[in-house]
Amino acid sequence: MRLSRYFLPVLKENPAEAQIVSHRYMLRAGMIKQASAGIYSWLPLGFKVLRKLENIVHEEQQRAGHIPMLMPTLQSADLWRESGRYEDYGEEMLRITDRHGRDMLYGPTNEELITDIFRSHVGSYKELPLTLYHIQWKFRDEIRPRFGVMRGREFFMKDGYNFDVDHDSAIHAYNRHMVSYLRTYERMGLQAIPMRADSGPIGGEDTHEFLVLADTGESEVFYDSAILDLKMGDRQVDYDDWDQCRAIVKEWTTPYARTDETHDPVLFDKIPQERRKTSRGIEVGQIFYFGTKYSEPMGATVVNAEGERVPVHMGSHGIGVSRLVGAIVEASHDERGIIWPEGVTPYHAGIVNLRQGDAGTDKTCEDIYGALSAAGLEPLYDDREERAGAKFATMDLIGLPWRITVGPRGLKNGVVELTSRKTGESEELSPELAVKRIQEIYARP
Ligand code: P5A
Repeated sequence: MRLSRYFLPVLKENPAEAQIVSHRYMLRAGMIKQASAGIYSWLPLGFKVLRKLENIVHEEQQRAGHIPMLMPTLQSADLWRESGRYEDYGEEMLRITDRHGRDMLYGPTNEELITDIFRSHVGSYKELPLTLYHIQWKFRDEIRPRFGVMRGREFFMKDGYNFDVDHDSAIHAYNRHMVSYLRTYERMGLQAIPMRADSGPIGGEDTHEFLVLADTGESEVFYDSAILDLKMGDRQVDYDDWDQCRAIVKEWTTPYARTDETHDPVLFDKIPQERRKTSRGIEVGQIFYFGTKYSEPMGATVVNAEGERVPVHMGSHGIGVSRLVGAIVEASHDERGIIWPEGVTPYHAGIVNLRQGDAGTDKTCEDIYGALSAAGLEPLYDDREERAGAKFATMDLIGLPWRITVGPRGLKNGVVELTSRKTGESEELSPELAVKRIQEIYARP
């Protein structure tokens, strides 16, 4: 993409309404614009990051054997009356009446809708296990939407639903989700800690939230710092292997880690003092096992191997995809702007032409742009007639991990400059080598 042809409405001033850094930088970098309280338009740069996160979620879900689909945003109230949640859900549910006077709602979550799909089409244990998911907009009429996309009213969520014949296989589904979520967050450059939590309006007893540590997080968390040493890394996971998934879950759930809702001071005090940590955290996902909470009242049953008709065992699993964009910025920024992890960056590298209109710098920039594009990478070329300072400030603000700077002085010696956004370190090398280096960086697993 050439900046002269892009739409990147960066703001020079700090917007007064933004209280936390991610909200401030997302507005200033031209990623989002508020449409109304807690509702945002995703401008091209923000949309690109959102799509990258969505793709990672899709890839990791399908790696775990989960099946993508798409359900609507608007739902009929009747299904929610069947489960008993229509009244229970309270003011967070946006209720709508259509022209025929029918009660509708903008879905805050989809347990009822998916259970209805299941009961219409599945009747035997032979069709199980089954996990269906989608990534779709949700609406919760939060009393206090704030912090930009972190606590929105309209937000983008991956929600998945497992259907299993009995408790044990549903627990495997729970474990499988935990493992796949750990991989998903790691690919996004985040450390998200699973913590025992409270199930709220979704229900059930087994539930973990995934929290990214950040001072601006809305949850208070208590944990054993030993958990920070755990990594999924590049270990091979067989998602059908119950024992392997259980062992990984055990590894991550053995060190103490809880939100304030489930915190147990007695257990916490048993951790060696130097490892006992209290902090704030951003909830970027939550998984639930709730058994037959929805299947029983809604009559979602299967015939088991013994020939008995039994309610299906279910769980649901959510990732806050739009919230994650903000969470990544909270976890990765400095005083000049965002620092995107390589796995989620909207563009792989920025190209800064220090003297636009100079035949030599223009040609070298075009060559680098062409070579990176041909290698399947997406460069963002700042080809505007702007001062060098302004170009650097924009690149720093939008946070691409790598910048190639092309100026007449360097070109005299046949070199350009390759700079890491994270460390600020620069290296002079030939344009060809700079391209090769970027290719190598993104070829890493
Ligand atoms: C699990 C999937 C559920 O709704 N039903 C389907 C279950 N879980 S949850 O914890 O309530 O939400 C899942 C994740 O969505 C994100 N989230 C939000 N993001 C932005 N703004 C909001 N107002 C908001 N509410 C929830 C969180 O990341 C949460 O973990």
